[in-house]
Amino acid sequence: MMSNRIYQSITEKKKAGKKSFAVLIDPDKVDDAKISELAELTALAEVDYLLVGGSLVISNHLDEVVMQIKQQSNIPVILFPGTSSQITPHADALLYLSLISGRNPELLIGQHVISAPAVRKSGLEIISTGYMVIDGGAPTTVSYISNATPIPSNKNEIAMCTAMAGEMLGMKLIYMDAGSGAQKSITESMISKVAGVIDVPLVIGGGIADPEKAYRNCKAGADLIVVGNAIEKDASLIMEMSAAVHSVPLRV
Ligand code: 1GP
Repeated sequence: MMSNRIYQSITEKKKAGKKSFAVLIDPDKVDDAKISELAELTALAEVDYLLVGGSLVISNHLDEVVMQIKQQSNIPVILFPGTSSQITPHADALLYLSLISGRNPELLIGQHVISAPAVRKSGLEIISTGYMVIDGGAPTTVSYISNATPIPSNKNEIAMCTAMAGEMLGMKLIYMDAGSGAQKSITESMISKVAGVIDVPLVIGGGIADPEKAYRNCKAGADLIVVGNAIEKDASLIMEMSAAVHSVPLRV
């Protein structure tokens, strides 16, 4: 039986009204020293999850990067693959992404069909994720690579209907992403509208550059905040970001 441990931890935190914080590690941008630094800082900051991936992973050392992280950290490692080749059995779970905001059949189902046997064989916990790219103000790697138009940042209704459809199709997470390094992160109004129409956990990422923004996104309805770029530039932000997310008062 496939484990359900990581997903359960996400939903249990959501049920308890607790917000979670994940650091996104791009395997192209880390070496051994960086991994050690990140392992130490994320443990101190009580980061909930480590996401590993990127829309364009050029280097070929995903296995080694994940093994290194696992050796040095007890925080669960979740793969966030840009393509179906970015899979390693050394992680704990895989966000099994279907790009439901786009109309590119390859990223909705095509790549999944091709990689299904390898994904199953990996033994990873699979978390079916409705992935929604929201316009972040500039074409990002994900929108270019995916050849799919992002949802306009002011079209809350489209985002709401897309998330609802994803949930009704059985997806266990909805991940709204403005793209790595987005100029404009997702608006709080879109986050709160989408959070209001789904029961599954809502993941928010893309261009979150300061702890206040992370805090406000959680207040608006995000359950899990993902930050990559800002932390690549300044690793000391891990502590402040994690503290901000964890300081959001419990919903009663
Ligand atoms: C990108 O949501 C992630 O897919 C994180 O974005 O790198 O801008 O934090 P940043």
